[in-house]
Amino acid sequence: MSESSESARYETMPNDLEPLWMPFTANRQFKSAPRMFVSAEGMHYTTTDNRKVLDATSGLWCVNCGHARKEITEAVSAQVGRLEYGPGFQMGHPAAFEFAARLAALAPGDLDHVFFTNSGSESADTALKIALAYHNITGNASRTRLIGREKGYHGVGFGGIAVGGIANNRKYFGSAFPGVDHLPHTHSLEHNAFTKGQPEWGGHLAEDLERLVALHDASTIAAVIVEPMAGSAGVILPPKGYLKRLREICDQHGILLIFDEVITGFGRLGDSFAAERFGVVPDIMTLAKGLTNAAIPMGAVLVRKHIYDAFMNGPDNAIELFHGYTYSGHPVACAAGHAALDIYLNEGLFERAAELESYWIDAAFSLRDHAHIIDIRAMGLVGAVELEPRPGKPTARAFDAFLKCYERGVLIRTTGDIIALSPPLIVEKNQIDQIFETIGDVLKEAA
Ligand code: PXG
Repeated sequence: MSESSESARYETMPNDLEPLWMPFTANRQFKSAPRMFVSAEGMHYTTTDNRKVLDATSGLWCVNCGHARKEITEAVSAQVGRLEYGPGFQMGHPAAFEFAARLAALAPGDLDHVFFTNSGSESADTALKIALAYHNITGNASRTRLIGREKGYHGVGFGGIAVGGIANNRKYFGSAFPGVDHLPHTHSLEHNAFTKGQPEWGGHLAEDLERLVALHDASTIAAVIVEPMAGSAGVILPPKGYLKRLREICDQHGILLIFDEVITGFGRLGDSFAAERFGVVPDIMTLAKGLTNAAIPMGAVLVRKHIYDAFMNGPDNAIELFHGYTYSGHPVACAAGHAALDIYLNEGLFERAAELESYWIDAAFSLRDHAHIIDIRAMGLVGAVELEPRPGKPTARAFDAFLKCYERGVLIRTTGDIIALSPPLIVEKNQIDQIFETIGDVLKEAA
C-alpha cells in the first residue's frame, strides 16, 4: 500500500461513513458530526484533526495500563510472527497454559481453572452455561434458574441480556431465555447520595435472594450473577455487607455465585479484583477488557476447583464440556495478556490505583456544589457524577457535557444522565485535576 492510501485508510476522516453500522451509537447523529481517533499513547488519544484528548474512560473501561504500551505491542507482534493462530480444540500452545496459570495464581481463593473466551459477553454466557452444566452433572438437573439483578450488565448475548437488568438491552429481543429472575438493584439517591466509597444503606437488599428462594425453591436455582460494582448502569457501588450476605445465602442453598468482573478486574477498584477488595470469593468469575489491556480482544472465566473437578469424570476420552470458541486462548491475545499482566505487576498498578483513591475521590467531590449534580460516587479509580435530567429531555444534559468535554480535550463516558469515569491506572494527579475541572467548567455553562 502506498503511503497516501495507508494514511487514508487509518489516519484521515473517511469519505463514506454510511456502510458501518456502529454499535451502541446514535448512527445518524454521529455521522452528521463524527468524532474519530487515529492514534493513542499513554493517557491520550489523538483525533483526525490532530487534537490530543485525555482519556478519562480507559477507552471503554478496558485500557487500564494506558495506551499503546510498547511492551504489549512488541509481545503481540512477536507472537503474530511466531504462531499467529493455533487450534484450541484437541490441540494447544504454551502461551495459553502459561497465561491460565498466571491468572489462577492472581485470582483469590481456589478460583484456579480458566476457560478463555473473546469478550465479556462470551464470558458471561460461558459462566452461565458452566453453572447450568455443573448442576446437571452433579445430579441437580432441576437447578436451571438463573438470577441476575436489575440494572445489571452482562454483555449482549442472549444469556447475558436475560440475566441483565437494563431495559433497552432487553426489550426488543423477546424472552428466548426462560427461567430467569432478578434481585433488586441497590441504587438509592434517597439514602446514599454523595457517599464516598461504599454506601452504608442497602446491605439488606441481599435478603431479597431469600425471597426468590422461597418463591422458586433452591432446588430450581443454578446461580446468581452480579457485578460486584455495577459499571454500565453508572457506577453503583455495593452497599456495605451486601456481597458477603449474597455469598452466605448462596452457600446456604447450594447456589453458585458468579461475579462479573469484566470492568472491576485488573485494578479498577484498587485491587487485582473486586473479590479481593470486598473480601468475597465467588464460585465463578468473568473477565475481559483489562485482561489484555484491550490490545487484542479476550475474555476469561475462572472457576473454583470443585467446579472444574466435577467435570473431570467419566472416560478419559470424553469431552467434558461441549463449549468453546475458535479463538478461545488465541495465541496473540495470550501474548497481549502476558504483557499486560507484566505491566500491572511490574509497575504496581493495582496498588497505584489504591494509593490514588483518596485523591481521586476528593477531586470528584470538588464538584459537589455545582448546579444540576444530584450525586457523586467514587472508589478506586472509578467514579460517577449523576446529573439532574433536563425536564422532558432525559440524557441530553449528560450528552452535551460529553460533547463539550471532548471539544475541550477530555474523553468522558455517559450513560443516561450519569457521567462515568474510569481513567487508565497510570493517570497522574494533574490529569485527575484536569478531568474534574473540565467537567466542572462544562457544567457551569450547561443549562
Ligand atoms: N460484563 C460487564 C460487567 C461489562 O461491563 C460486558 C460484560 C460485556 O463485555 P463485551 O466485551 O462483550 O462488551 C461488559 C461490557 C459502558 C460500557 O460504557 C460497558 C461495557 C462495554 C461498553 C461500554 O457502560 N461493558
